[in-house]
Amino acid sequence: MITALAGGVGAARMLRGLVRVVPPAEVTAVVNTGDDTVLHGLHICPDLDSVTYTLASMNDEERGWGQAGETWAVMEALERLGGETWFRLGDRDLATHLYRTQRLADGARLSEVTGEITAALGVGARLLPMSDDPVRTRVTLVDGPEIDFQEYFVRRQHAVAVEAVRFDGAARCTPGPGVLDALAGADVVVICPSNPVVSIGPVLAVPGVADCLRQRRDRVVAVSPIVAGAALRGPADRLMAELGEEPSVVGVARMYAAMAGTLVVDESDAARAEEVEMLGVRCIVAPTIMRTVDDSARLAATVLGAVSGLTTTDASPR
Ligand code: FO1
Repeated sequence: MITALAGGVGAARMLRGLVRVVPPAEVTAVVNTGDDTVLHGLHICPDLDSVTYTLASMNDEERGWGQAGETWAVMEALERLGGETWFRLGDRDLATHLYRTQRLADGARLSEVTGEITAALGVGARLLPMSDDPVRTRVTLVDGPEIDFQEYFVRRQHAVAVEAVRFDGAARCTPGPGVLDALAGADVVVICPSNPVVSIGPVLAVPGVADCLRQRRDRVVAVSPIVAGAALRGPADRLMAELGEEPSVVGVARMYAAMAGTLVVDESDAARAEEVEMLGVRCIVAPTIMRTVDDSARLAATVLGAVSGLTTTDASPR
């Protein structure tokens, strides 16, 4: 059994590789819900949806979020009415939010609804929201107010300096059903190459998660989302620097050192492997950029191979 801690796009690409090298039913992803938001009365779970759409081969590769072949008639009609359209909800994507919102209003838990959506879309892996309770990532801008994560990420295009980040509700939330068992029982725990501050940070803030990883540190393999000092997409590098951490594989190793025994870094960071190891973290150097599904499968095989005694089935194109 493999359990992954997951944010959005980077995690989705890692997971599509993992389900190529082990049977999908043996893969569980514990997914960040700190990015979740309510807009137009709809409950939106961006990271759960990015992972779901990618594993269902429905994702828009280029945009990185939402569905392929999307149309925008609802957003255009809403714009004409003067409604809020800064957070773009595609026509097909809206069906997911409508379904989720209605089921939650019926009294279903987010974990149940996620199971229903993933089953309907043919996702073989198990996706677990980190918690069924609301946890909201809040961002304090330098000399500015504290704002909701999507206000920072989408409305302000993460082009503003950040002073602090907190995960509102995390300390008192209950881990989602199955989350701690999935971590405790996994042969390997993978920390996906997601933003360590705002994607993995909220998952680690769920009571019991970080403790569980600390206890199983030798089975935990992280993949650096920072390559040659920069994030492949999004604000991970800037957020790390703004919050006092070096935006590099060494900074990532420092953030995860207590929980991950191994860090996989990109070939372009080979020169820094020794510094990573000096933090007590085993460093594996490999190609980590996942442009194609084959890239994802190769990286997945490397990650799983990092923990001895585990064999994978197939990393070849299917
Ligand atoms: N990201 C954007 O940059 N602009 C958008 O308008 C946008 C809409 C959106 C709608 C649904 C959804 O599930 C995700 C969406 N995202 C959008 C992505 C999302 O804001 C971020 O990628 C994640 O929260 C960070 O992991």
